[in-house]
Parts: sequence; C-alpha cells; structure tokens
Amino acid sequence: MEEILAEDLNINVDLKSGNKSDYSADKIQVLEGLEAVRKRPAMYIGDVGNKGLHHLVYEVVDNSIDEALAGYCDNIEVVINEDNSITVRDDGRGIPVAIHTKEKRSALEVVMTVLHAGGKFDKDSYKVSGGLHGVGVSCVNALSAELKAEVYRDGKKYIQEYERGKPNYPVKENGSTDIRGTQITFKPDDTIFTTTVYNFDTLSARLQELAFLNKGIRLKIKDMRNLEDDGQPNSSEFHSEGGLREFVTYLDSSRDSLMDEPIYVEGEQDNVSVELALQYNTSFAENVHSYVNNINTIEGGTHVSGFRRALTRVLKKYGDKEKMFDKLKFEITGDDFREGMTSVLSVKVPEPQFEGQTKTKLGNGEVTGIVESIVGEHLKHFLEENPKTAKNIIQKVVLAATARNAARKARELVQRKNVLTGSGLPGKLADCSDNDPERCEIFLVEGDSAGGTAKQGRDRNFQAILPLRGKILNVEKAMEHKIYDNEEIKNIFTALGVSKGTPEDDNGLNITKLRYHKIVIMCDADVDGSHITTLILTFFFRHMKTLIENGYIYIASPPLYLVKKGKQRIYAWNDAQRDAAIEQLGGSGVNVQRYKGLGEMNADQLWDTTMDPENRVLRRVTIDSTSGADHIFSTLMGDEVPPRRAFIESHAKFARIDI
Ligand code: 0RA
Repeated sequence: MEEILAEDLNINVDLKSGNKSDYSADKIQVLEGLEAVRKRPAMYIGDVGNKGLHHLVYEVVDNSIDEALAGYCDNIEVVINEDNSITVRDDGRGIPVAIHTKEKRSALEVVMTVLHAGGKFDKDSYKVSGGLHGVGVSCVNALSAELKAEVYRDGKKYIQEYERGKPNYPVKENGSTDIRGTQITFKPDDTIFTTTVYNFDTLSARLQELAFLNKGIRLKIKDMRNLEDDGQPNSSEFHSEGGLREFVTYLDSSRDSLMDEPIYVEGEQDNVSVELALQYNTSFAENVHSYVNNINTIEGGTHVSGFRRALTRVLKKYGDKEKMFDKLKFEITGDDFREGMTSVLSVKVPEPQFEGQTKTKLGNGEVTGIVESIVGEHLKHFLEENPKTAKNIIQKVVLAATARNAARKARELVQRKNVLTGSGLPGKLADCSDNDPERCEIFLVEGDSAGGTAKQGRDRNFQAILPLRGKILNVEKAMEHKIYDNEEIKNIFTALGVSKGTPEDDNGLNITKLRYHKIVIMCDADVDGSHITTLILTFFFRHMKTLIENGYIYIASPPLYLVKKGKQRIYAWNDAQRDAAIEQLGGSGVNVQRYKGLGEMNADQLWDTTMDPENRVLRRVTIDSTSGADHIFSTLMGDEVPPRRAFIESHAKFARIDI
C-alpha cells in the first residue's frame, strides 16, 4: 500500500503570531512532523550513506554559521566523539527557550522537533546559510538515535534530550553558567544509515571551505577516537581573515600566478551580497568555483552567468581599446577569457531557487544583472589602475585563443581520420556486442598484456576493453592541443563516443553519444598502478568532469592476495581478509600468493574477482568538493615539486584520493 505522509497532504499549521517587536518564540511557523523524515530520509538529506551521514554535521554547523553571519557568534567547534557521535558547539546567543505561546512548549523544542521551524523564524531574519537541502536541525534530530541540546543563555543552562526526534522530557533548567551559546550532541541512527563512521578529513575539508567563505569565523575540529601517542586528539583549526582572497591563493598554491595578489570584489544590491576573488596563472585550466549561501553550486547558474558576462565584456573592451586583439585572425570566445583563471564567486541570496539535476544550479534571474554590474564596475577600475597586470591578462587571453584555434584544427584532423577508418573506433578497442549504453561497460586497462587477459575474461555481450599503453599524458601540465596529439587520449575520446567543441556541449563536453554508462579504470594494485589511476582520473576531472558528475566513472578493485590449499581458493582484498582466509583453511599447507599486477591473474581469475558484476567491487568516483579536488590534482600533478612532496608525505595512504 502507498504510504500517505503528512507532507503529501500538505498540512501547514501556521503558528506565527502578530508580535513584531522582537525575535521571539511565537514567530516560528510549524509546518510538518518528523515521521516523514524517518520514512523517506533520502528525500531530506540526499542519501543514507556516507554523504548523508556527513550532511547531518553540516546541517547543524550551518545553524551556527547563520548565528555568526548575524554577528553574534565567533567560534564554532565540532567534536567527533569516541562513539562516533558528534558535538557541535558555538558561542552565539543560544537557541531561544521561552515558552511558545500557542504551542505551549519551549521554542527550543519547536526548533528541534518541527520540520523547517529553524529557518522560518520570520522573514526579517532570513537564513543565508543552509545545508544543500536546507532542512534544518529537526531533520538531524529525527535521524539520530539520541540527541542532546544544551543552551547557555541569560546565566542559565537549559537542556533537553530526544530519542529518534521525540523529547524525553520538556526543556528544563540545569544549573547556572557564565557563558553563552548552543551545544548539540547527536548520534546518527544506525537503523537508518548504512555507515555511521565519520571521516575526519571529510569534515575538515568542509570546515576549511566554510572558513574561507565566511571570513573571520573560527572553526575547530577535534577527533576523540584513536588519540595520538601523547594522548592528544587529532585536531585542526580554520580561520581566514582574507576570505575568498586566501581561498584562491590556496587553490593556486602549486600554480604560477600572473599576479601579485587576487583581484577582489565585494558588493551588495537588493539584499543580494556578492563576493569574488580571481587570479590568472600560467596553467590552461578554467577553475570557477561558485557558491550560493555557502552551498557549492557545481552546476553554476545565474550568478555564474553574470560573472562571465562581466568578465568577457570588460576584458574584451580593454583589449580592443589597447589594440591587443588586432593581429588575431579569428574570433575570441568567452572561454578564452577564463583559461588559466582560478576564481571563487560567493553570493548570498535571501530566497534562492535551486534547479538542475543535482539542485545545485541557481535559478534566480535577478542575480545575473546584480553580479554583472558589481563585478563589471570593479573589474573596469582594476584594469585602469593596474595596466601592467591588465596587459599580462590580455596576453594570456590571446595565447588561449591561439591555442584553442590550434586545438580545433587538431580535433578536426582526428575526426576526419576517424571517418576514413570506417567505424571510427580505435583499433585497440575490443568492443561489446550490445549497443545500449545503459547496459554497456568499458574497462580502461593498463598495459597490453593485462588488456589481453581482460579481453579473454570479459563477457563480450556488454563489456568492452580498451588497453592503454604506459603512462598517459599528464594533462595537468599540457596545453589543450597537445592532448590531441596523444594516442591514448584520442582513443579514449573515440571509444567513449564523446566530443568537445560541439553545440550540444554540456560543460564543454558532448556526451549525447556516450557509448558506455560504466567506465571502469582497471590498474595494478601497486604504487605504479595507483599513479596511473591518478593520471587517468586527472584527465577525466579536467576534460570530462561531466562524466564524473553523472556517476559514470568507476575504479576496479583487483584482489591483493590469493590464499590456496589444495583445490580451495579464497581471494582477499586486504590483510585482515587474508588472515581470516588462512585461519579458515587451517594454517598448515596454506599458500599465500600476493598479486602484484593484473597480469599475474589468468582470465578466469580476473573475471571472478574483478569483472563479474556478481562478485566484483567497483568504487564509483564522486566529487565531495570540487575546490578540494582541484587543489589535490593541481598539487599532485602540477609543476611545483615541494608541495607535491609535502602532500604525499602528509597523506601516507596515497591511494585514497578524496574526490
Ligand atoms: C533564533 C534566535 C536566536 C538565536 C538563534 C535562533 C540561534 C540558533 C542556533 C542554532 C545553533 N546555534 C544557534 N544560535 C542561535 C536569538 C534570539 C534572541 O536572543 O533574541
């Protein structure tokens, strides 16, 4: 039977009172109950896996960020407790505890138990921050086995505890205090989440991002699990006075800048605040990171359009005036103005409309003009006042346009050649017979010999094999037309059926003719193999990011060991599994084989362990944070050696790349 939920019936209980004098408890609108959240958690927090689990923390932190943006809070601290519960505390005013006149219960209880109550105090105090889904702390409460809210206000301490969103008792006074603030401790419900183990690096990355996006706020994190030898917890502290300027400098730390410091723009119009920092470097990548109310808008939207328009218009006008485009024999395009530019655009919009596949595209039409005028005005002044930097930027644009033209010619040559060879598919590709992309898989395999084994082992109905020879080009360092000289990269383009520079572009890539919906990178499970995986991933991240965003890119996991005794064989993917297998087979006479490469397996073994959909483990590549991934790839693959070494040394488990 179909479940009927309160939200389907559209029940709105509006408890808003006429009292306009202050920010009081009566202004909370009650919208709907929490049962809905427990019944359909994914609808509220995205998913019930690792991402949703971490989202709970962001939701709580966002409330504290709002308090800080309102000017009442300077410090926010996140603690991962020993039992994987989370404590978030801030030094704001404390959630109000007064009795809500109509509801006859504390405002704190309403905020914690009524969906959307937190953000709907009323319109004068609009909530700028807000997790991706902007669902409020009551959702976190509904999805926690236990939650404890503590408020420090007016010299008193108040407390209320809940189980699965239901209060155990009314809000009560619990002693006196001389501090102010809110502290929330929650333990995610393990009957809802498929994993309940928090990742320190994931949470740290978001806090680092929030510190850059909201200058001045001090954000700390502490991990009480596995204390260090000296008894101290692993901890970090993030704080940025420079805000977006420092964000851009951080993103570009391993690129060579063309400027002394980033261009910085700040302004406000019609309640929309706009902040932007940008810098040109000697690379060829376009890095526009955009945010709305602290949410990373990976699909862009009206704010990004406004920024692009301003940039193109102002730089074009300046270049024309200085006669710097006169020698070019072809048109300059918008892309040319953004090549080698790293920028972060952050807008705060009172009532954002999010659109697009992942609801990360800003739809508010009015924002385009606001961003265009604020950015355009500022940029114009900057160019006039800094003629030397301005000329460097325009020269870079001319270089980009020239290279793009060369790339177009190279691409056309590749496409023409394809037509001449008949099917247009690379000779090295062993294609599958099915041609429905949804069912088809392609394995990108390191080396001709492993490629041969994979060809024998595969199910040719739906699995294609493309062997790649040696190390593919490091695209982080190459100009675009160079990548079309590379045989392996040309093969990837033609085998996948995707192309660049055509009108149906989706972020620069036309994937309407994509031939496989699973693209699996299959490399040896050793250091060389993980280096090659990283090179291929860098290529996808820089040139085919849409494929990652659509969830089409996977990494295969070949086993590390084969444990044998007589005819019995057990594969193991880590040391613990290996030891368990040895025990299971009974110790003596057991033979352990360490696989160093795919080539050591025969076709049947490769199928059984790594390619058979029934048994294999595929890891889907996702992007937690585009800015984080950009920083990692430019550090790992960029020009400068010292930051790369520092990164690798500080991430001993190099194989775990958090994208
Ligand atoms: C509404 C009004 C007031 C404080 C807050 C919300 C508030 C909420 C959260 C959530 C986490 N930390 C928070 N800190 C503050 C203040 C009302 C007043 O003092 O008049």
